[in-house]
Amino acid sequence: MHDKLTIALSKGRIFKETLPLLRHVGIECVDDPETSRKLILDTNLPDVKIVLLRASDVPTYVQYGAADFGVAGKDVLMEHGGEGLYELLDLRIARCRLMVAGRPGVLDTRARLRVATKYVESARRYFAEQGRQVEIIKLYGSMELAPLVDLADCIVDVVDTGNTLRANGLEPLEHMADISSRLIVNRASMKLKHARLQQMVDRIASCVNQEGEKA
Ligand code: PRT
Ligand code: MG
Repeated sequence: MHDKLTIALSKGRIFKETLPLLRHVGIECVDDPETSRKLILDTNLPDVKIVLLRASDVPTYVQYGAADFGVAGKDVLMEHGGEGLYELLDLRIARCRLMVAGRPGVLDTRARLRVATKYVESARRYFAEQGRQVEIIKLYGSMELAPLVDLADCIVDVVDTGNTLRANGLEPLEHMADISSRLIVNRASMKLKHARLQQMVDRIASCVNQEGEKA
């Protein structure tokens, strides 16, 4: 007999890069999220389900125990704050950098910079630590547009190749943090389903370490 387990993932790169790790612990997804419209996916194990969420909702589902564990970017966790959950592993997947970006030289143009971002908390903290006055403008997507239409002087966003910035005439200006995805576990689940979760975490950790040695 096994405890029921619910895993919270987001579609796209996190889902794709988490699948091999789950396979390593004997969990195979039987539904394909690219073709299925289901939000609760079945796995080969009758007691294990995967719920598909917006990336920024993953920590919330784990915090409240609607999912026992999940995978979320460090960028998302820094905004969420981490209440009610344990961040147990750096999975070293979906890697990118949190950056300040804009047109070259723009950071020196104004006493009070206008910063457009969905990373309000991280941006506020970063500029406060530097003692720089900013006005944060909250957006939900397409941050790159904001400087082009003079909504903001610069943006705070995650950058991978830099192609999106370049295509819009922007450049990475300041590096704020290296980002990767983390395995997060609900605090109560970690107590109540300890044996099974700990075994999975250990196996995923050894898989991540093997990959790290190869790279
Ligand atoms: O897309 P949606 O609005 O639903 O949410 P999301 O963008 O948060 O989710 P998703 O699935 O796109 O990203 C999930 C996680 O992947 C993020 O929380 C990051 O931790 C991580 N990650 C890694 C990235 C990127 N690389 C990335 N390149 N998240 C987003 N991007 C976007 C970036 O915002 C920008 O628009 O890709 C664009 C930049 O890419 P380059 O290669 O052009 O620099
Ligand atoms: Mg996205």
